[in-house]
Amino acid sequence: MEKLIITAAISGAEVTKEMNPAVPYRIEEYVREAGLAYEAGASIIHLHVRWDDGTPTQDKERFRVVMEAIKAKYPEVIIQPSTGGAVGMSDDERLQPTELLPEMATLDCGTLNFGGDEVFMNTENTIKVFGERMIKNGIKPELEVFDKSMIDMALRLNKKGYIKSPMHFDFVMGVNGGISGELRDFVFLRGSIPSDATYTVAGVGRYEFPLAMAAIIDGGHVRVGMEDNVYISKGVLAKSNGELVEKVVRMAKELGREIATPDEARKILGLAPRK
Ligand code: KMH
Ligand code: ZN
Repeated sequence: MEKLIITAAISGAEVTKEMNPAVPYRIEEYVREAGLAYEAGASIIHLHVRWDDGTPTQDKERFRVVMEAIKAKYPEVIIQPSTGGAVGMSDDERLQPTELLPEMATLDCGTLNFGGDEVFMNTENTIKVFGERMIKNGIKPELEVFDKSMIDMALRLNKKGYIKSPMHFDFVMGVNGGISGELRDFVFLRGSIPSDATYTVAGVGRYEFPLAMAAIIDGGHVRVGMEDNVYISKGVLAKSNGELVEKVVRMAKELGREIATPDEARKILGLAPRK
């Protein structure tokens, strides 16, 4: 079985310091959380950035500063900026980090309810524009799918040339408005992607670790982090993103699955070797 790629989604756009004080807002906090996750075994950092007061932003310069600060200390790690940003941001706003030519970025493959009155908008045309931008800028998309229909959308746009093969999916499961985090739904998604595709699974809230276990057994990859879940166990806040990654590493070791370094993750995902 391939080595396990662990992605740490260290910040997100919705989770706040009130939910867990370890959620990073300031540059040094991003470096601390990315570093703890990397040292624990994460090879990819999925990144949303905020201003110092915690307001989410897709500002290109803020991304540049945060990414450079992380890279200065941890040059090997893969940084995967979000192009989802926060609910309500415009497409142009969301696309800004793609101008920094990261190795990877997320590409959200459909619209969904996001709790209350919130709608996370990703029309077919938006997905096409984002897909074209990533091809043009040599960025490998992580196809974020919150439901089965979004896999079907990605497959259609792959046929039309907006997304290249082999595709890499992220099953985000358990969002209020998306597919549940139940095992039968994981099996459904997992069975719906092409045989040459790779996937990672991001279980939201209480689904984080059960779905990590499923992916470890199945040969898939795992995303954990404060964006998806702030608890290390029921009712106990995680001290850091590193602690969440450590738990996945322990689970993988128990099951005999080795952990990929960032350079090994690059090979598995077909990214260019690090210069
Ligand atoms: N913050 C969500 C609205 C992504 O990173 O691409 C979207 C999101 C997806 O987190
Ligand atoms: Zn995200």
